[in-house]
Amino acid sequence: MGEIKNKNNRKQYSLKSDEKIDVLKILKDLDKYKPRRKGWTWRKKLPKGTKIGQFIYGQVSEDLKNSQPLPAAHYFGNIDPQPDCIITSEIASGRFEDDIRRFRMAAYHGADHIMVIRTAGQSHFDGLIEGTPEGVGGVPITRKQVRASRKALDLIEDEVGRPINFHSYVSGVAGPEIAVLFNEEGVNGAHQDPQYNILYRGINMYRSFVDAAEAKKIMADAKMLQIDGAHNANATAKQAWKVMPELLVQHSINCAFSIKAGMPKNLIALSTVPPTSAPAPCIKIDLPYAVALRDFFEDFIFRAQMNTRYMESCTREVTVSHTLNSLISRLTSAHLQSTITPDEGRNVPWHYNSIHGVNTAKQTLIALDSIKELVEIKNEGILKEKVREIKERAILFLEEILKVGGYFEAVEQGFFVDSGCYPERANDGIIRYKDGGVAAGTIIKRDKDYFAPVCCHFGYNNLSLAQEITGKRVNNKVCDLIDGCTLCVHEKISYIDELDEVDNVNIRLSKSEEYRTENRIKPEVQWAGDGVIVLAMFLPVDERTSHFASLEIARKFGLKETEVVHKQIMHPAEGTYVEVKGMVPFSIDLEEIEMPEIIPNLEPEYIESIVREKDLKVVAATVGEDEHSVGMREIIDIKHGGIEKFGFKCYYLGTSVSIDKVIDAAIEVDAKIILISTIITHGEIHRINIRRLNQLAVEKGIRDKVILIAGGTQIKDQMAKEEGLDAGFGRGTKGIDVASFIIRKLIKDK
Ligand code: Z98
Repeated sequence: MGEIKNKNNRKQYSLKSDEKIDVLKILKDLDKYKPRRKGWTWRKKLPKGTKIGQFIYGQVSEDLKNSQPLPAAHYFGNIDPQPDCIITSEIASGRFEDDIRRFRMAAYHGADHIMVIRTAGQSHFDGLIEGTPEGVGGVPITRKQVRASRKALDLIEDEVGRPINFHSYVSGVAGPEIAVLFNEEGVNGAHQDPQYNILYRGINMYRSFVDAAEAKKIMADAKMLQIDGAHNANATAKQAWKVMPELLVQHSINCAFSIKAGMPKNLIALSTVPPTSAPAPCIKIDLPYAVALRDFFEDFIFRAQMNTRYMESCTREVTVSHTLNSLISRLTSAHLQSTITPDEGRNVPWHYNSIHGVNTAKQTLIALDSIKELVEIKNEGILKEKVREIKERAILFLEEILKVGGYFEAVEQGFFVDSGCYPERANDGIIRYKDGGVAAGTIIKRDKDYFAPVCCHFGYNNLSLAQEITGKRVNNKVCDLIDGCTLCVHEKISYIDELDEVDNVNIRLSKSEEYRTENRIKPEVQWAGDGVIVLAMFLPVDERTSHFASLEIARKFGLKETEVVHKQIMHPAEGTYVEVKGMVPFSIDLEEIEMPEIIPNLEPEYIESIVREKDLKVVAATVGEDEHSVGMREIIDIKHGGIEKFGFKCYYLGTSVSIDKVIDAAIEVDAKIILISTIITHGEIHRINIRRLNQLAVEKGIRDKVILIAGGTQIKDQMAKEEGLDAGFGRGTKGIDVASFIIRKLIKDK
């Protein structure tokens, strides 16, 4: 296990990229764990013109120490350029011990903002809860969960070499309590918007704003980044693009209130979202909206959320939408690019889909590097008109709020989340009443002698009276009167481990122990050992039949708890594409798995240098009575990544070529390499031809001068060697595999 020494020369747990994170080590001594820092951290941008690999970039930040580049990176020297803006990964496994592993995977791919979704219903808890219960669609936020997550992220940021921001939500009736918890435990960012409480959680309006003032003040003290909740109107409205004017209004209410509560503009983020998706002509709508927003809220932070409103179960469709969303971010601006997993429209997000989401953002942002130097957003025509129109509608909206008597009255009249584009009204807005909602009537005016000995508190606090009574003076902070509060003196926090004897991490870990500590594995998408896999299939039947047929197929595979997660008509009569998830009822023992030795391929440049130096010639043919030409062409043709690209001179003799002809050709052109392909295996003909190749090479006296290789779907290396050849290559072979073998053999035999 990785270990580093801390200041006191004590060994500390550290992560190594080839070892799993050990949740038990994270949990050890958690009661004493103190966050390294408080507050939000941005990426370190690199200057315009920075060279990474062979390319010049204009919008990148410092490289990671350890990371997983995009799949195509191996063509470009495995570079993994990091975009200049923060990338968010939303994590929602429901179990914090599994969240932690997903944090690590996401960070390794380039996420540095880990947003932990809360369990359904947490907004309605009227206080903090403790321990580590399991959640639904997210984790219950507790001190132990937060502290363990922050501790894990501290280790992960050391592993990847970049600070990682930890984020969750300050909403609900216990908002201020959560804010204190987050401040104490070094949580770096949170959603906070009283309008969210009111509209979506049915919490009393006045209580929501009073709580928000306190929560925002506490968040500001910890220099946390705040994200607002405006995007929820888009995610909720019946016709989501019609709430664009309202979104601007919601942003402005939360921004203004946050400033009043003591937050600096550069920590107030607008949760922006492109409001539509194709088949709407979305860029024509989303781009003017994005421009209008940036015009209005110039000095604030932009958190670009991906569209969640129009997500169906097709992950391809979602990925395209999200790519277009990132295009908007690049054409306008984004300090944070949020990601939503492409499977959120079909199930609770899965590990690998979280990573796909992060990669969609990373890939698109890097692909669009410096786009604004290539194209310009037109400041005329339809864009200008639309921008102006959205702004005017928003201003009129605000004016009408004032006219009817203010925000609270407007909510009572159903102004918000109405899917008529203001000033039109569809009269389907959310209505909440001033004296209604959760926790109505719970606001208590502070008495004259009210005093709270904490350094960070919104509103009236009778410090002078407190000083008089205690006889102590406050030099710096109010909490000096009690020698520091928990925001300042971490040791004063009383840490509660677990309260529930059944629903806790220890019990869960003991159940999954064999999949974490032994050689047994199960596939998983969400939790260790959940056993879930997906079967993807095309069935030549209509949609409805495909549903039941696919479940039957999954059942025959032995899968349990099967469910169709995606169906897509290819043609109403010709067939349907279906994805079925299910649980495998078995695990496998890694010790029983046979893995062939890995012989890494040589570098292409090196292969080429040897081929050119030696002027290597290859004679190739499909032999016997065999007309299959594709396999051999794949190995040879430059177009298919074949060996020609390394400079081999290839003499391809065609199909159904006799072994005699192959040998004669090799002698004639002085080829050092003979490649034969043989697919047909009837009557062991492939073996016979392979044997004959060797025999004839011996008879003609060239065996020691040529490398003999056979290939084909049924060919095995061992079998080819048994028949006297130098190598055999089977299904899936690439040109570089063959080229690497040839060069190694030549160099060794020299
Ligand atoms: C996002 N995927 O924004 P509950 N406060 C605000 C919110 O927007 C949310 C919560 C609290 C989206 C997540 N937003 C949706 C302003 C949720 C969550 O009540 O615990 O679910 O609070 O990234």
